[in-house]
This record gives sequence, structure tokens and C-alpha cells, in this order.
Amino acid sequence: MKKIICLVAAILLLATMTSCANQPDTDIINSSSVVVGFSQLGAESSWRIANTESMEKAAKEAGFGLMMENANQKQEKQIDAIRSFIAYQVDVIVFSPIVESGWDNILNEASNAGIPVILMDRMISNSDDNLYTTYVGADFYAEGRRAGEYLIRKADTMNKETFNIFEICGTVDSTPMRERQQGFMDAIGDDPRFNVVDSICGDFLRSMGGECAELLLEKYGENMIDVIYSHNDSMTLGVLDVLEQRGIRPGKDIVLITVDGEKEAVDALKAGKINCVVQCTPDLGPAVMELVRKLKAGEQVSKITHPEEGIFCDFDDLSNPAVEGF
Ligand code: GYE
Repeated sequence: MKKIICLVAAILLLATMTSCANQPDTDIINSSSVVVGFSQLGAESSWRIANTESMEKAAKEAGFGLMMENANQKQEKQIDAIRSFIAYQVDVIVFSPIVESGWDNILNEASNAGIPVILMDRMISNSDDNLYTTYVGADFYAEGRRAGEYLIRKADTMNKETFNIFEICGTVDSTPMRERQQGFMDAIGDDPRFNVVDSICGDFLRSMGGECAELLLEKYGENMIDVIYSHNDSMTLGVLDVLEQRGIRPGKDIVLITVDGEKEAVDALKAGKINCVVQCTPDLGPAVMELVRKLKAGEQVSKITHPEEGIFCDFDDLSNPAVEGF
């Protein structure tokens, strides 16, 4: 019976929800007995697009129906989507919270409806751990630390006493922004060679990364910039475009450290234009669907699952086929 209700609900939902033409958010409903409501936060980066594909593929392979809504970077749209999933009694809600705060009410509604919630990729501020069932995503603090540890190692090989560092941040109040910043700062913290001069927000977008680079060059001049640490590849690629347009050699005149590991960034690392790529896997779909399976089977799940990640950098043998982007 529940299966029929879900299917009818899903069809109604498809008919009533507006989806964005420029998103890869094909809503997939199949005749599965398990329906997952998935609120994706947007399509701001290659990472996000790969993550959406991973979810779609894994749901299909698991034989689960996936009702997906893409929120186009708007928290209100995520809240609306989750509310619809509750109304239609999906089996499990999965969502990637664009920011950490502001979810208490909607998650209480899910909890009251008895629907388990899997946080995928990003966290919420942990006022109440009971508001979600489990989290699967990267350890962003460890990523930030890896970025800082790489810089220490790089600086040791350079004949320079001080390094002016500029940070280009992801979306303010998002988990990767906060923790990639904190981990990096903690890693370089005690080293007197490092001076973090400025930190500006590029919202994880390539276009904004370019604008940030222009702003920094205008404000400080290229000679003052030794290092740019950017919270994702999309912004870094925007920076790279601007530097090259101005005849500045990225990876040589300025050390570039980035996070994600998309193909274009790893290729730029191989070409000597980026110095370090901290990996962050978007392929979270299989782990999410395994958690859905366990929850439906009434099995225990751990509160947190982190994938294993490392870095690629200019100290590595970059001809190794394992050095590859997504
Ligand atoms: O690094 C960035 C994306 O939350 C891990 O969001 C994700 C981040 C990823 O837009 O490219």
C-alpha cells in the first residue's frame, strides 16, 4: 500500500514541483518499494554535478526510487523540497545543507513524521544531534589541515622568509568553508613565516573565483601575493584564468592550493599551474544508498561516515596513472 501511495505521491510531486532547466536534476521515480527524497543544494561546481550523478547512478543500481529537487543555491527551496518529501511520505530524506544553520524546524517536522534523515556532504550546526540520523561526507577539517601541511612542506623548499597568503573561501556558513579554513589555519598557525593577509568569499563559483583574483590583484598588486589557498577547484580555475590573462604564471609566481580534485584541476597540476590539489570525493552515492538499505532493514548505522581522501601535489610523481581527477 505504501508503495502505491509513494508512487502516486511521486507523480503528483513531479507534476507540481518546478524544476530548473539548467540543472542535471532529472527526477527519477521507478517502481521500487523504497523511495528516497533527495534535496541537492545546487549545481555550482563540477564537484556538485559529479555528486548529483553519483546519487542518481547509485539509486538506480540499488533499485531505489529517487525524487530529486535541485535548490539552485537557495535554502528556502531546500526547505520546500524537504517539506514536500515529508508530505509524500518518502522512506528516507537525503539532503546536502547549503549552510549549517536554519534547519531545526524542518528537521523537527521530518522527525515528527518518523522519516529518517541522512545528511550528505555537508553538516548542520549541531544544536541537536537527534535532528538527523546519520552523516556521510568528507572530513573538511582534515582537508584544510592537509592544505596547510602541504604549504609548510612547499615553503621549506623555497628560498623565502615570509609568505603572504590569500584565502578564497566557499559559501559562508557552509561546513566545507568553515572547516577548510579552520584546518588550514591550525596547520600553519605557529609558523612565523606565514601571514594570512586577506580572506574573501567566492561562493564556490568559478566566475567569483576570477572576480576575487581581480580584486586581490587590484588591492595588493601581484608582487605581494605569494600563495592563494582556494576552497574549491572551480574558484581556483577562475583565479588561474585571470592570472594567465595578466601574464602571471600560476604555480610558479604564485603558489596555488585548491580542494576537490576535478579533472581540469588535476590536469592543471600536471601542467605545473597548480601546486596542490586536496582531494574531496563527490562519489558519495553508494555510501548513501547503503545507509538507506540499512535503515530500511532496521540495522544500526554509525552517526558519521567519512570517505578516505589524500592529496595530489607537485612533490608527487605526476605521471602515475593514479593521479587522476573526477
Ligand atoms: O568542495 C565544492 C562544492 O560541499 C564538498 O561544494 C562540497 C563543496 C565542494 O561546490 O566544489
